[in-house]
Amino acid sequence: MAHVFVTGAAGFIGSHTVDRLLKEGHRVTGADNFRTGRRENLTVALASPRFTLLELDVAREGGLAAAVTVARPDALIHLAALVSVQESMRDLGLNFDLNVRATHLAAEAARAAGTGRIVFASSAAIYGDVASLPVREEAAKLPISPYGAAKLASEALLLGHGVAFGLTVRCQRYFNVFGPRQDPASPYSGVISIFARRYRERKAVTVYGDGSQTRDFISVHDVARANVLAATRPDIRSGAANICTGRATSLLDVLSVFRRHHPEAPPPVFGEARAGDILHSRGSAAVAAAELGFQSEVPVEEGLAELIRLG
Ligand code: UD2
Repeated sequence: MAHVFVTGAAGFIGSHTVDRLLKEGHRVTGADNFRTGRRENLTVALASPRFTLLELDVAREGGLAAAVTVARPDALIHLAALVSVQESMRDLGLNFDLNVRATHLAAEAARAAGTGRIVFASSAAIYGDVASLPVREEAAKLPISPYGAAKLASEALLLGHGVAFGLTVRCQRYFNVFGPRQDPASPYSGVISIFARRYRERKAVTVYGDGSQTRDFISVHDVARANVLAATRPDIRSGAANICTGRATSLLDVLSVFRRHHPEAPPPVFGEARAGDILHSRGSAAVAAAELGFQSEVPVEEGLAELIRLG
C-alpha cells in the first residue's frame, strides 16, 4: 500500500483518481480549495477510513509544503490547476499562478517532504497545431494558448527539478478526457459534457462544423488508472507520455451514440465551424504503454453509455 497525496482531489480527474487509488487499497490525502472542485465528487471517498481531505489553496505560499511535510506521502499527484483554456486567455496572471507557480510550489513541497515521485497533469495543448498524426511525444511543442504554454513550462520545471533532486517525475499529457463529473458549464467545456447535459434536458445540441472532426476521446476511468500507475508502479523512470487511446472518434460517432440512447431528442443543429478549431487530433499511445504499462480499456461508446445512464 502506498500513501499518495492528490492536489485538485475534488475535481473531475482528481476525484476519479482518488476513487481509483482507494479501490486499489492505497491511502490517500486529498487537497482542494473548491474553486472548481466539488465536495460531492468525493462522496464515496469520504466514506473510506483511508482517505483524508484537506481544504487548501495550493497556490498559497507554504500551504502545500506544510501539508505534504506532515503527510509524508510516497507520491504526489498534482492535478490542481486552472483548467479552462478560455479563462487562461482572459486572466494571464491567474493562469500563471494556478498553473505555473502552483506547480513550482508542488515541486518545492515534494522536495521539502522527501516525496519520491511527482505525477503532473499535463495536456495535449502543449503541442499546439500539430503537423502530423498521431501526435508523438517528441513532436514540436508550440502551444497556442497561455494554458498550453503554462503546462509546457510546468513540465520543464518538474523534469529539471526531478533530475536535480533525484525525484521521479511523470508528466501525463491528457487528450480529450470525458466522463461523469465533468462540468458542462461553459460553451468551451468538453463537448461530450455539453452534449450529455443537452440530451438529458431534451434540448438540441449544436455541432460546430459538419461533425466530421475527430478527437482522441479518453474515458476519465482510464485516465485515473494511468495516474495511479504513474504514481505507484515500481521501477519507472521520469518522462512524459500521452494519455490517450490512439484512436480517432468523430463528433458524428459521438452523436450517433447519444441519439441511440435518446431517440426522442430533437435533431442536432449544425452551425459554423468554431474559429481556431482543429479538425483532427489523435495521440500515439506507444510511450504510455512502454513506460507506464498503460493502455486504455474503456471503448468510447461504453464510456458514453455510462455517462448517459448516470444521467
Ligand atoms: C480543446 C480545448 C480547447 C483548445 C483545444 C486545442 C477543452 C474542453 N477544449 O478543444 O480549449 O485548447 O483543445 O486543441 O479542453 N463542439 C461542438 N459543439 C459544442 C462544443 C464543441 O460541435 O457544443 C466541437 C468543437 O467545435 C470541436 C469539438 O467539438 O470541434 C471538440 O471540442 P472540445 O472543446 O471538447 O475539444 P477541443 O479538442 O476542440
